[in-house]
Amino acid sequence: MKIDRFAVSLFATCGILLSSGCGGPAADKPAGDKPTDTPAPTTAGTTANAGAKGLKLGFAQVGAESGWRTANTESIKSECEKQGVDLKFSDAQQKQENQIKAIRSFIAQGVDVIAFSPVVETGWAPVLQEAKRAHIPVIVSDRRADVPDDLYATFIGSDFIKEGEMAGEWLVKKTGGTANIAELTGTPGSAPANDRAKGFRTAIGKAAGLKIVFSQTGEFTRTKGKEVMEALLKSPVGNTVNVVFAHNDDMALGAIQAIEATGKKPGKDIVVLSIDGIKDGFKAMVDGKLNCSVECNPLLGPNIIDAAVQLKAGKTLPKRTVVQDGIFDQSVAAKELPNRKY
Ligand code: GZL
Repeated sequence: MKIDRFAVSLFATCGILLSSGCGGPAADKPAGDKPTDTPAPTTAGTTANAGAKGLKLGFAQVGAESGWRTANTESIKSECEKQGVDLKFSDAQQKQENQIKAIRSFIAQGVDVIAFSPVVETGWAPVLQEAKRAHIPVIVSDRRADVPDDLYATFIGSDFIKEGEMAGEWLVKKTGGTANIAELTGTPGSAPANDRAKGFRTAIGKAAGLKIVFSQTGEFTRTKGKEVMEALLKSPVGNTVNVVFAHNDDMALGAIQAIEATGKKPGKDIVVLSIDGIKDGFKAMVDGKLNCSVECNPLLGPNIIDAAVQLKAGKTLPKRTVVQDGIFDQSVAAKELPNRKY
């Protein structure tokens, strides 16, 4: 059964889609929170920009916590190399203070544009005020920052609420609306953790029999996801769990290891679903251990460079550009795996 791919379709008032090679018909309006966005031409995968060569871009990355993050970093670095962008890159090891230090360093270096993926939603206004005073435009990439619109030029990323809803809607169908769910949440305070939880709860709320009996952070890492699941399976609640919903594939893959160690069969005795759509997730679906993964496209490099070139040229961009996401389960995983780019 080929499951529909959802496309986060955005009407004129809601922003634009970025091509992720998902295709698929436009779906309903996303659960995004910026109804005032205006569209701009989709530029995903554009050929090299004339203005990119020599552009000084400072990028403050979250860290290297997951397969998704690795692919995101690779997309940014390879696109900068391809287009001759002078990239200053920092890995914050998932610490906000390191990202703030990196942004201050980019300001001191006088880069043309700053881009960053906020590890958490709050605490960014002071440093973004400094970038504004230095007349350096800021691109918020991947995760949302909770700041006033005048402190950043544009947001480029996915609709995490929609991703959570897609996962929940799939689970309602898979279980017929009855299950005890263990949730492995992402980094506390991060937009993907906040929004995926919110969207998932909205979707499963339609089925009274779907209960979240356990929720704890696995910090988006495989190691922590395994640790949390090992402890859960030793507890009385653990014996009642028949679904694991992980906010990313890496935590799901850690949980799968923990489930197997007890002799239970992940994907059969316990349904496992997650978000990201990384290759290892697809391989786990082909092996029957992961049941479903909602895609979250990390290949934002071309779009970040395109936005940086336009900002350096003084152009105004839409406040929010949303990446198209798909959803895949075991019925399509083997066919789709060769097409995966990350
Ligand atoms: C989502 C991204 C999340 C991924 C995780 O856009 O911020 O962070 O889902 C990653 O794998 O660690």
